[in-house]
Amino acid sequence: MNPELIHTAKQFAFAEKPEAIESCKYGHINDTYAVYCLGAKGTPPRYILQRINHHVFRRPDALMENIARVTTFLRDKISGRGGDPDRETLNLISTKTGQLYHTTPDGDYWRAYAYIPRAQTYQIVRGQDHVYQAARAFGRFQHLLADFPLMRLHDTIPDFHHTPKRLSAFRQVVAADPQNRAPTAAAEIEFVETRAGEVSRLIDLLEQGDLPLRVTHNDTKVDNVLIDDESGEGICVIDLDTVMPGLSLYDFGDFVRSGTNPAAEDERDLAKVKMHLAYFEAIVRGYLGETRDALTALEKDLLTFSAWLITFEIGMRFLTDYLNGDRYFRIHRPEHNLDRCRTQFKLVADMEGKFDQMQRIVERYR
Ligand code: GN1
Ligand code: MG
Repeated sequence: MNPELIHTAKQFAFAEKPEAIESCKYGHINDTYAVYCLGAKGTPPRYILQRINHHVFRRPDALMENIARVTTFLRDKISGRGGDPDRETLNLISTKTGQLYHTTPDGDYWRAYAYIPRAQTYQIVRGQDHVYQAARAFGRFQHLLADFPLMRLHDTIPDFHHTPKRLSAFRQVVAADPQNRAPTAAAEIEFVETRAGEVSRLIDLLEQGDLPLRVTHNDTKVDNVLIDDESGEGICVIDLDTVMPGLSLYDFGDFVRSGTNPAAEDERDLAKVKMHLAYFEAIVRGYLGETRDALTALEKDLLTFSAWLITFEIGMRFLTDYLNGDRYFRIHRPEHNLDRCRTQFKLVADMEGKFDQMQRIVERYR
């Protein structure tokens, strides 16, 4: 086993000695490992070890401060409600010197969490109940953090969901076309341009003071919720790197993006990719069940639009990265980012055809 990884693991105040470390292949940004202890074989991991991608997250110190504050706050809330804070929130493990993260001589940043056993995440939607439970978990997350002081959070990636700025970045890359890839993505580039007029709607409303800033997760993919093996409930929201002030609509929209697609985010057979209306309904029911009283009428009006916008935004980010030479999202094959873009745009187009039906569902549950 990799001695450097073991050495890194040893920097943390683990109660047990690391015996084996295994890479977890998911996630496009950080590197994640499961740490096994106590003879390892057949036992669940005890810890999660993660290298923070500091090219994406430029201030790991600020990011870790956010996570520490949010998880400490959640622990108190969950205990206060009679929940289990060891299962319902992530829990950081500090280093042996009491730091939130460990810095290596090469300038890498590492952190550790306690592993939550008897629960999993699923990359691909398993059915209506799965998305209902995961949507509830994100709704509850927002609800639990409703009185967390916004001022206590750093922007870990400024303008993360600022769609107009994402559009400008996209246009710059198209104009420069550094890899000469634009001709291979002509249809997708055109797809963006024909929709460019819609991208500033949420940001404009935020700037006019019509939509409230809240503590949001900002990366509410369906696989960022741990599902309890026994109860099937969404017990814990994970991947807290982008928890920062944002719009509730970013979280709802991003969840619909991943949670209504019965296929993989990088599925090449686009016939399998669609916005599944029954999943959408399950998500609306789950999410509004937790947030109905807190959301404003305008937020509810814009739920369907946000699903469209955030799916469009992330498709555009994949396309930008493809054109730019795959510098941001980790890829596992050539054109991986273009494939990802295509699934997102297929979803966008499908939502356009189903917009009225989606709105009627929202009306029913709001
Ligand atoms: C990235 O690393 P991962 O898979 O949790 C990205 C999200 C995208 C997502 C698309 C910090 O998240 O914004 O929606 O990929 N995270 C960052 O799958 O850019
Ligand atoms: Mg993430």
